[in-house]
Amino acid sequence: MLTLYSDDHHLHHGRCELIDGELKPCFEMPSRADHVLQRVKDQALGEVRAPTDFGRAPIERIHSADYLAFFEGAWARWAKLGKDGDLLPFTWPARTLRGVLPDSLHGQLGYYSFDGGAPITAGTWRAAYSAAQVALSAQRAMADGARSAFALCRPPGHHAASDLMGGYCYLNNAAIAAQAFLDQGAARVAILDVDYHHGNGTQSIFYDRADVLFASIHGDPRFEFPFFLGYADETGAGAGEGFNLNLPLAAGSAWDAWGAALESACQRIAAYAPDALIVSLGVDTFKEDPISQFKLDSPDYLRMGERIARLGKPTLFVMEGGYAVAEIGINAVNVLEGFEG
Ligand code: SP5
Ligand code: ZN
Repeated sequence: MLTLYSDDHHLHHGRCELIDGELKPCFEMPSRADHVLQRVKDQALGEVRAPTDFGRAPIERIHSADYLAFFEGAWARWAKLGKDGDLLPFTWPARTLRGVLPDSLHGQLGYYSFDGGAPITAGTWRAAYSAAQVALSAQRAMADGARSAFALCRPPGHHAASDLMGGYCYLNNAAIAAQAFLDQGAARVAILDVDYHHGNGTQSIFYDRADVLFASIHGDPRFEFPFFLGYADETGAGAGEGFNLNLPLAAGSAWDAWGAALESACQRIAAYAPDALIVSLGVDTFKEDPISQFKLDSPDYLRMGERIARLGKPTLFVMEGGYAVAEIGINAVNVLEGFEG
């Protein structure tokens, strides 16, 4: 399988996040992608290729122009104020407040984010832009005939909505690739999100559309981040009614429950008959993941890949979460090896 990868992800290295009442080093760190790349090479998965730059237009198909302008320019505004620490939001337009766009940098940061988990550093825009190009380049390789491809994106993307960052995500790499398939002639694209966390950004982007089916298996938002989306009764709206499938699972879920949910998701995807499948590939479902509560073991990821392969669709894997850094490469590449059979 072809892997797309850019070293630019090293330009994004947030300092800390608030977790369990403490400021801890960011779990979403550069060594994550380094370990996955190393495993791709160790297992001789196939060619590793640098991305082509397709510019901003395909990103603007998903993200609003004002959000992109804010994100690209935020660090320079921060630096101009004489600051060099991570730029992090601390006030959001929650209930009883107004969704106005203030003038101040921090006011705007709150407007364009939904949590404090997406620090902007000097290199964050460049890293996220390159990750989007990695996804677009993998999509292009498939448009050119590849049956599958692996977009080794970092930072991840599935929590990012049209004009919101959060949950370690800035640009929604999977959504950008899905829209590229559609813009090049696909009639229907399915996104299967196997990250431990609900892909609230991806769901929101396609919620009222029938040309993208979103199916997600994740920790039940009643107990898990992102808490405010990802419930089973969210089935789509308007023309998109019936094209959103959430399969929330209890804390402690292992392969028996997870594999059964995957079977349901795959049956829905097969019935949808998509022209292409995108897998939002998070491996934070692993039993040793430091911030998650599922119990998948490394061999389970082989089975995951095998079941996805049985759909028989052109399949683009897009890297999302996974924070057990020592095992992230084994688990992510196991999915790809299971897929290849
Ligand atoms: C892409 C992705 O996987 N983003 C995940 C963002 C999760 N941020 C919130 C983490 C909260 C973890 N709380 C569990 C405490 C463990 N002791
Ligand atoms: Zn996750």
